[in-house]
Amino acid sequence: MAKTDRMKIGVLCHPTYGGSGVVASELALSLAERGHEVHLFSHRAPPRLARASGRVELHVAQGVPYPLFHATPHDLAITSAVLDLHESLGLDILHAHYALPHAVSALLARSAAKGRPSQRAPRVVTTLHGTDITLVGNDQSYAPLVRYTLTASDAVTAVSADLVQRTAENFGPEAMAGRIAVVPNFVDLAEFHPGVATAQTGSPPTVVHVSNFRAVKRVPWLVEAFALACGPGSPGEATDWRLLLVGDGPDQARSRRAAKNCGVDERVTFLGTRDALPGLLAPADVYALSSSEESFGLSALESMACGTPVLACNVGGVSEVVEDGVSGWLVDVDDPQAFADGLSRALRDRDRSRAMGASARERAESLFARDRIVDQYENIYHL
Ligand code: GMT
Repeated sequence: MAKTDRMKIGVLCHPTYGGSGVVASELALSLAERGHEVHLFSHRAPPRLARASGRVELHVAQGVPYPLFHATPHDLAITSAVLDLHESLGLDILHAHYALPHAVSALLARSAAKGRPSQRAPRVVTTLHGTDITLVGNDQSYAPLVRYTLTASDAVTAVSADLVQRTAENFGPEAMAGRIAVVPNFVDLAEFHPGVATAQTGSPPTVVHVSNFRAVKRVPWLVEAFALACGPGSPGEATDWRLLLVGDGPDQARSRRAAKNCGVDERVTFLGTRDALPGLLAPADVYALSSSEESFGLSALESMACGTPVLACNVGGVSEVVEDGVSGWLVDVDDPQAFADGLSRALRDRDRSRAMGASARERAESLFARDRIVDQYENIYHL
């Protein structure tokens, strides 16, 4: 197929508020803008796609509940929907985001399509996002199937070099076949930009964090580190520093309790889930990424694009995104005092933080611009 040909592309993803759901939605929208026919399959509408006007056809496949099923198998419903569309349209590519269950669904659809000689079967591209390799996918209950998706996909990508390395460690060289390409996360630099910060000038020094409040994000840990920086009896007690928490999820109640127990509840605001992220990220002095695992850290990149430097725990692929001492600061994952000191430094010296924010924006522009990364995916589709 020539590079200029219009392809029919099926994208399979989780409908997450952040992470892989955003990457898959933004990629689908960009491919549609480039003239490809794009169909996105999920068991709910991914929020980033739902709020966009781009010409991506959304297929919500949930399946029907049945008394014999412990849980409704939406992965089978997605496979069925993909197969149905392939039979009527002839899809060229199935791009599965997150090995479980989407790579399995895509491979099953490809295998079923191979049984029909009248049509060419679609090629399967699998993108590994993180915990599909480092946590859940590495559990023995799923590992053999994840290993199969690595070898059976026509192409595999991972969002950081660290994730490629972790894949080799967890699944062995035979699962790698020497062909996992690093294709990092990307950001729309026109949407995420520093300009939106001006309205907030004169506001108190602020730390911002956005996540789904899963355990791996360690939001209660972040609240405790913030309290070490400016809670009762701390060096920053007399300051007006603030912590803005955006998003929702299992650890929200624990995080609220931590704020109360540490005496910083007046300083911490829980905004809940929001779509207008640039307007929340750009005015902040520092973005806090407290995760214990992070294959890339898309929210950190979106902050950097907004001109906000990042203080992060140095785990996974984070150092491929944030350059320590240039676009932010990296500290040891087990050192809450070092994290608290990092927050204090960023909030006290706002001029320095602004300068680092400018470097962060430059890094986002030079390495992680949307078109550059969408080109990489398009090239992989053509291989
Ligand atoms: O792997 C996950 O935990 C889920 C995934 C998601 O869907 O939110 O997040 C991962 O994918 C993002 C997009 O590629 C990366 O930016 C995140 O770093 C990664 N999360 C983790 O590794 C914890």
